[in-house]
Amino acid sequence: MQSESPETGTCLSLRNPEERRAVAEEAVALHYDDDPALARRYGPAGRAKCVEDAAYHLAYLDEAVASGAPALFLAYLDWVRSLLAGLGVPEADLRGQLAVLRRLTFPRLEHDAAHAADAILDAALRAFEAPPRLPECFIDPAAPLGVLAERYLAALIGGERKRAAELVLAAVEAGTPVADVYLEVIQRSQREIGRLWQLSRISVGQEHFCTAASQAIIARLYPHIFAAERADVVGISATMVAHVDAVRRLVQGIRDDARGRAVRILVGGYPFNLAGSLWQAVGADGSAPDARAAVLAQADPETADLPQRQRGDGPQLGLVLDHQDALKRHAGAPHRAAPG
Ligand code: B12
Repeated sequence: MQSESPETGTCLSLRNPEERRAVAEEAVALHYDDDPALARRYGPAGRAKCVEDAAYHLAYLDEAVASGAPALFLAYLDWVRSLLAGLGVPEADLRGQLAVLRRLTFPRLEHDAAHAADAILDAALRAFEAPPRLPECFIDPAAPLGVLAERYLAALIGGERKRAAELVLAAVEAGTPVADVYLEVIQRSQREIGRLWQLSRISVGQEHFCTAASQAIIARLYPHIFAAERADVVGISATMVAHVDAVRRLVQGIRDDARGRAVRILVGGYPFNLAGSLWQAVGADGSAPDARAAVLAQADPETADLPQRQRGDGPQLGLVLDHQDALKRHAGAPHRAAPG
């Protein structure tokens, strides 16, 4: 049963983007009143970005509370600290904004959510005492296919799309398994591109160019990939914490459809690796630490290395949905106005 907030008599729901937005506006107004230097530092356009950021913090906070996984918010905090540092935003401003959000949300959320959110924000504010944890480089020339990954990434960042395609296609034609090229070269390069953007080392334009090139190159690998006619297993991958609720609704949508009832659903990707039991919270049948392990779990449930996760025993992994396209189409995932 939901209890009401003692102060207002009604409960704030962070699940609702409009309510998040209203709290974000209020938080920025309060923060600017407390510290008049903010208006001079950021100007009107900067103020609008502060509101967007605050709404974004609330979306991640909501997901961490709803999933009972504070790690989701604390990992986000590391990310947002490094991103804003690269953009020249003083850390004290982010810290101040989170403190105001804590002040505003605690009295208005339903009792359990209020305490959960407060504990998460308390841990977040204390985390500022240490530097943020930064992601390490995803490319290791000593790893299998590491040199190819290094060359592929250099070609993309240098704007040489044709060269990048040739490198990958030559490797596949020479017998390198597509799965290895996908995981060790393309996936790693995409993650490294994200890291370089996060640390302000490449521009949004470069990131978009590299991603479009990788998508086109993946499409050229399709003829090499076996396509199953019927799915016994649906694999759903999320790249961002803000997409976990979309995954939850997608799982529910599949379950609600008579054709989807017998299908086994595996979920994975970054948020599921941050919080080990999150797959249960979204109603899936299991999870795997990466795409290869998910396929192995289906092919050979006895030998697949899936510690602490449920092993699958269906015969065929049929479909993988990823990042924003499929999830957004299905469930309207949040989108931030600033490109990235
Ligand atoms: C390309 C990209 C985009 C593109 C997406 C295009 C598209 N068609 O999807 C665009 C430019 C639109 C975009 C937008 C944004 N992005 Co973006 N994006 C990326 C980037 C650089 C690469 C994504 C990718 O291709 N990864 C490669 C794939 C192969 O790997 P993967 O995503 O991990 O997915 C695989 C695994 O999850 C695997 N898998 C693992 N385990 C399991 C288990 C099972 C069972 C299964 C089935 C699969 C599976 O399956 C997947 C497929 O192989 C990432 C960086 C990164 N680390 O991924 C940032 C990244 C995800 N983006 C980020 C951000 C912030 C954004 C924006 C908010 C930016 C903004 N200000 O607008 C928006 C949000 C958009 C939205 N609607 O939500 C951040 C997220 C940070 C965070 N803390 O969550 C990242 C991490 C970049 C960074 N380092 O800062 N993005």
